[in-house]
Amino acid sequence: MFEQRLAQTADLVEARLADILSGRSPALAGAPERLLAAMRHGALGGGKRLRPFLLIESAALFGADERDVLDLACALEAIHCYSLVHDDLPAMDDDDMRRGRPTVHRAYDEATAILAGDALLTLAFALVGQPSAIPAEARIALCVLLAQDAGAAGMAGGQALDLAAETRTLHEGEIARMQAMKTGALIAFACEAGAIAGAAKAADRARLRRFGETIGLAFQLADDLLDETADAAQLGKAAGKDRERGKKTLPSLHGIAWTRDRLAGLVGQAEMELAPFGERAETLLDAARFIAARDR
Ligand code: GRG
Repeated sequence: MFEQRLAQTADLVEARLADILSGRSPALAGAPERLLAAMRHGALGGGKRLRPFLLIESAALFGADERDVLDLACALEAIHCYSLVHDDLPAMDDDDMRRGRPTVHRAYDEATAILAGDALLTLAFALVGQPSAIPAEARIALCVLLAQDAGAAGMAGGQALDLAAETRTLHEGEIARMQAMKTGALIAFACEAGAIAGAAKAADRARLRRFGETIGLAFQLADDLLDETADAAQLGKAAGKDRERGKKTLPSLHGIAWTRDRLAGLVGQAEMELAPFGERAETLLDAARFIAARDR
């Protein structure tokens, strides 16, 4: 049931992103076709679309219609896709495959992949700022928050800390901080942005932020657990490489049983955070459980 709902949202996001990246949208009018094609390669045809799902469901908690927040959700996914395109580059993880297809720099070339990532990142801010059903003041707040969560104080900063871990073993607190920034910040943004778009009161917005941070931690922990339990060669993904490079993760430090306990604790914390919303929060809580138990 939950997975069906996630898949439905993924289809919706895929269709809207395809429309936007066709080049017909004002933000991309006149863009070079090869660059657009590389952007489409990086953004379409795969991905769970978990961040857009969290945003749409967080907004729905406050009565917002999914059609009114779809472009905002696509903006967030565009940033996520840019981060994957850049993360795959030779200067970073140097990956050949992503979502079962050649990475953008493999399918095109390195310079085009850098530009496609840049263009997906900048497109996101056009999508957030453009006139929409979301009031202008909220759109400004969303632009600022997105810049914080995607930038040096968020995802890009977390990636910088992760790169530093190539030459120095991080201690546990540093690993947690790096992960909260690298993967947690965009997930926390998804939930807080939904609350902003749904015109939630400040206390509820803060609650959604805390929920997002909690499931962001669970997301990363589940990802690391997958790497700890799966065959890295079979897995063929970035974190598998991390294991090859001897990078420490919380599951590698504490073991599988500790990690499963911690994941259950995080789900409990997420449930407590959303308890005031009662049954209305059930889909978001299903998402938290899905994230903690995920196998892909
Ligand atoms: C290059 C600025 C910059 C940042 C890169 C997110 C990231 C930062 C790197 C990705 C490396 C990685 C595989 C991290 C593990 C967690 C993660 C983000 C997995 C991919 O996200 P999913 O599972 O992927 O949501 P799909 O394909 O479903 O969208």
